[in-house]
Amino acid sequence: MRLTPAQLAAYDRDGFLELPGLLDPGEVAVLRGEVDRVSQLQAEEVKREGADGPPKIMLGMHLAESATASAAMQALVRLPRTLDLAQQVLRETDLYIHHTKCNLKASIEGSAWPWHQDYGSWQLDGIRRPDMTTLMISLDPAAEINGCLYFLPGSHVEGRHDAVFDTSTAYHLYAVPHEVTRERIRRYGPPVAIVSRPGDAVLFDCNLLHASGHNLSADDRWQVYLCYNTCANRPEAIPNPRPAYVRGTDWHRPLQGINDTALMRAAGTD
Ligand SMILES: O=C(O)CCC(=O)C(=O)O
Repeated sequence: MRLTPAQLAAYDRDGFLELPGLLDPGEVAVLRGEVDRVSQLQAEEVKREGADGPPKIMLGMHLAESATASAAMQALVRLPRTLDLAQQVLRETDLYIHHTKCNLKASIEGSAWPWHQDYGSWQLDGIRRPDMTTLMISLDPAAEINGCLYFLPGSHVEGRHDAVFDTSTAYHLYAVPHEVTRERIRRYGPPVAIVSRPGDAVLFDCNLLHASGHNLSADDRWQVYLCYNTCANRPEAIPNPRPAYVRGTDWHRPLQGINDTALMRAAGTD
């Protein structure tokens, strides 16, 4: 799928690009089935809301060797509609997956994500440059009441701000300090709510400030995130690296594109 010059310019300027209807309803149904299956597993790749709560984030589904492995997710990261997009915004052919995640944000129990830049954590994985992008795909309708994403358009241009380790929600991560966030919202705001339908997608830069709220609704809000890095930007060796399901190690095997129908074939429905 080719992006137009105007779409590329919008991504560079705003730090994100919305792509309505990227996946069709059949593909969304296959992925929903896989997310549902994996959410029943007890595995370290499945992080919950508290010790016994519903899953908040599920990692490693695109990996062949993971406890959470899913053939459909292995196909998803290589489709022309996903990989080609990442190659275009990163202006690089050889890419690998830093990680994938399915964020489930369960009805009532699904918790917020504080304002952060993904590169705040990924830089600490040993990755030297912010040559990274994420493709988020909605598997459910996302709205303000069920905790859709919020972006601060243009906030990526200043690069990474020193991050603080935030333990206020079930998934601990490096967040932007509150004072800095307030200042940037005043300067770049207002934040934009990424309201979406199942199958809609958005590409976003790893330095874009983003956050999301608690799910106050009666329905879950499932979203899939595919995080691409360039092979040339592979992480440096660091002491005590995070596990490979969150700090990918496949930089020596650039992703090869596959047929656009591969997701349905992987699911055995084609
Ligand atoms: O799924 C969400 O609501 C936010 C997730 C997020 O910001 C992240 O995974 O970095």
